[in-house]
Amino acid sequence: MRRTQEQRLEWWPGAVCAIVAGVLLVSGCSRPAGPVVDGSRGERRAPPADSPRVALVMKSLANEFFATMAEGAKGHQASSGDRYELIVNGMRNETDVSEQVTIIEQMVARKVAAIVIAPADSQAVVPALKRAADAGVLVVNIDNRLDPEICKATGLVAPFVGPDNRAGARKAGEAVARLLSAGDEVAIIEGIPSADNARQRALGLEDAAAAAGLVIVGRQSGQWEMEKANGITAALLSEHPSLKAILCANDSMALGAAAAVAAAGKGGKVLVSGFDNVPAVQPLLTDGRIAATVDQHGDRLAVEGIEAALGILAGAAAPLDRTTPVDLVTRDGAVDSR
Ligand code: ALL
Repeated sequence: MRRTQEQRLEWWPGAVCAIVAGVLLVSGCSRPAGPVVDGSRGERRAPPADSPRVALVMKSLANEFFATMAEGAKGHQASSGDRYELIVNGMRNETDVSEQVTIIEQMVARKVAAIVIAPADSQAVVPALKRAADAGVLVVNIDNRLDPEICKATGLVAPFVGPDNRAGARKAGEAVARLLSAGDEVAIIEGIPSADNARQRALGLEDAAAAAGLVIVGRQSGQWEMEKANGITAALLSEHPSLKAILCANDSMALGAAAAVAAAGKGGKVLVSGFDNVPAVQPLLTDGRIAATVDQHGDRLAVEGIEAALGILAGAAAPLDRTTPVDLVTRDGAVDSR
């Protein structure tokens, strides 16, 4: 059994696949011959032979952001009648790029018409995606932009549907800065540096700090992960006793940072911000343990990518890159959107 988490919105008697963390682990299941049921709604129907297969390829399903994205895609497919067949894939952790490459290869082998991908790494997956494109698979890039130079060099053409990460992170940084004073010390916990959105968010946080005259005294990668950010924050708090805020590039890391702040007895004295607006941060936003986050609407992001793919498959001209919304969320609710 391969180590790939995948949910396929099909079910047939006698071919039961195990449920893992709310998703089905069904690697190796082949296309059913009999009647199928939409797993999310329970409506029985047979798929038309010509409905295209679309593979959503995400990153870590341990991250609620991607669980939300998967739900959005499932809901869209369920309400789209027989327009397309959906295969949802995710990884086990944030850093195993080779697992995402394996998923891409599996999807090509299963003859999907399109791959809608949130790349774990902006460079490393490009060759696998080019091989997919060469095999006739349409590639649509969502969430984290593929490196344009490497795409150009390899000849991969993939429209990007996703947010302006720099602008989004700047909003969170500015919300924190409004609660601080010029000269205050802050630190940045970044995502995986080989991901374009990690780099863009770090730039956005720096923009906000510079504009408010905040002093960045620490900057490290938490690899998008809660535990790493927790350890980094604990060390930062002891190295920099006057630290006033930890600006994180996603909510997983903000949750880890907030826990470290509380453990150090600095709740209320050191502010924390994140990015994603996942369900787990809601109570922390309410009680102030997290001062701000950014909603990039993961559920809609997947749907926009799938719609772009379906449009191209139906013969529409390849759409241009499309920027999706990012909304600031604070204790007082969304205070800035576009
Ligand atoms: C990014 C997303 C999220 C997420 C991160 C972790 O691509 O945009 O903010 O938390 O992946 O993999």
